[in-house]
Amino acid sequence: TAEDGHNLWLRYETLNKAHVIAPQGGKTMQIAIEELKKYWNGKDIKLVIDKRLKNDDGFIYDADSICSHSEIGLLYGVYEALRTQQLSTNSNAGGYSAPKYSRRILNHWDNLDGSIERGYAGKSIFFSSKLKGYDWEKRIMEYARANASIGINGSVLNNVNASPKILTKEYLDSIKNIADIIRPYGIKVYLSVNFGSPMALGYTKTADPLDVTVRNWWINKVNEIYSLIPDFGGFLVKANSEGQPGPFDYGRTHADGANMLADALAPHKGIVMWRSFVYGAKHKGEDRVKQALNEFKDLDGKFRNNVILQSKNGPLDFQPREPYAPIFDNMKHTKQMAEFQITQEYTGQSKHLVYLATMWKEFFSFVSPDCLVGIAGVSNIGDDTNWCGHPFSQANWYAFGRLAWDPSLSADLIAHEWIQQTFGQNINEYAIGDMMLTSREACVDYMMPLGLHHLFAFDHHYGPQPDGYKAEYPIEWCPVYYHKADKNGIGFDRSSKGTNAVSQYREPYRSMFDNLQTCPDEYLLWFHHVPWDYKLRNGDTLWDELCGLYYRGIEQVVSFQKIWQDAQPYVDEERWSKVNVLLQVQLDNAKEWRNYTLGYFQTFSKQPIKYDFTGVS
Ligand code: GCW
Repeated sequence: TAEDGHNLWLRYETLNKAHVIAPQGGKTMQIAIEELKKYWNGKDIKLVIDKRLKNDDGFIYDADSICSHSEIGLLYGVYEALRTQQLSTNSNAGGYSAPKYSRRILNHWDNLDGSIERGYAGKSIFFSSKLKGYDWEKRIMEYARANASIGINGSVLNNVNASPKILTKEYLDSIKNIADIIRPYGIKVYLSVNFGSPMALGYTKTADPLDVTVRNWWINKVNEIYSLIPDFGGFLVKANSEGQPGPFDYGRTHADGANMLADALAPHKGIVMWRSFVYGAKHKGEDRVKQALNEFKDLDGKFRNNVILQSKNGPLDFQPREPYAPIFDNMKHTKQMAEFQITQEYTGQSKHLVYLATMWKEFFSFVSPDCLVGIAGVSNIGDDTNWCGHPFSQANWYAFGRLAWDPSLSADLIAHEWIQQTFGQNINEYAIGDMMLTSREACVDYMMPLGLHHLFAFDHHYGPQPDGYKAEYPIEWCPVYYHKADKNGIGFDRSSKGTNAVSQYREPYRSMFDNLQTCPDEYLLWFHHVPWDYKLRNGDTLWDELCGLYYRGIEQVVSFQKIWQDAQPYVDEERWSKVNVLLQVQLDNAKEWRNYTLGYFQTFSKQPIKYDFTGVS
């Protein structure tokens, strides 16, 4: 049969041979039993509820039993057992496993009309009209199962640029349906809310968080939600950011706004995830990467206990490479979550093979997982048959879940787990693994090496537009603002002699980034404006190195094509061809990035491009 990638990494053979011994339980227990009965390749296996185990989601697993405090813990144990069964290195499996975070959440940027902001794999599975009745329910269930298999336990169903309508009775009823389908898989529903909702829907004259009518409206609305969805998770809020309403509109702070919602949710144990992705509001005009911390630092310690501040991994916006966001260093008395972007807005969308686990691990090498209480990933899922568009983009969904469960897992290990489960054990696994593990660096090289950032074309953020400038747009949307190329050099001076964004970092990074001699090459032009002839540590001039890296990125993609040719005998025709075609698109795009970007920078550097690699025109 044709292989469309719909089954993701869940490709167990139906065996129907296991005998499962389990206590009475609810729907989750039933799912756990069914999965084992169908797919477990052993004989007797026992599921045991043991209340002495403290972590709800954790489990102990050995050859003939799985033991947990809760039914969902058992289900996680079942998926661990089945995963192990699919892997070649299953001999030392077993032991205790519990998640690092209790909140492991997907953020869907799905709009109520079924479109998805920054989605590249079709329409929303939640709000699209294409799927109806049974097919729709089945799709939502498959979604929940895939998430449960990697430990994801929450879904924010709608876009952070939220329509107030999501809170109307009509939508809440359909949200309840979704919640009922995904609950047995341990997944809680959360919603993004528009801060101006009560006013926009015509119930109040203001959305001021200190106004009694507003506060009461939210209390009633939250009560209504919980009457439909008793285990509702809470709200995600983008306020006073990119045109969204927020507490500033009434002279109030982010804390006033977040706490108002938190108070309404607290009696039900709900939470508020309040985003720090703000710029162009209170600190308009300041270096954009400094604004989030400057807006939030005075509020440290002022948020309710059920508020979590959610920040992107980098201080700008999901670029192929950014230094970590220093807000994680500074908010010592505020609960924090990291927001990763699984959907590849700035990394080739669903056309480029870019495995993002290495980027997320890089973040964790600077920000200790211990600083966080949860983790969110902006989903790459749509109603395309293969869920994510690019067959390899499924690996990013998988990796996000695995890292949310255990951020100490290596990108390498996760890649190999995914490859074996997705393509079987005969494939040229090590070459494919290398391709995945080097793919993000390749993308950085052919798009924006050495700390360059936001050279993207306006609006869609796909291809290059380093010369981009539009007077009618905020300057922070214009690429020229970020690279600052001129006849002297290139880069954004954020050192202590420039905008002093380095001052937001903890030592040793503050000094390391501040000093041109010690600033790592990967972040050089993020923190410094550097002369074209500046000699880098490897002896090359900045200009030559820049050219070399664009070429290196292209060479990498050429090497991916070779690896994929070798994989042909081991992959079904449909998935193989799809990736094959996309790698050619990626190569063409990489060359376009080089030609356009170097061509443009050359008008400032006035130096020749010396590189001429064989096989790369
Ligand atoms: O990455 C940018 C995107 C916007 C997005 C915004 C955000 C949802 O270009 O599409 O809006 O960030 O994270 O709020």
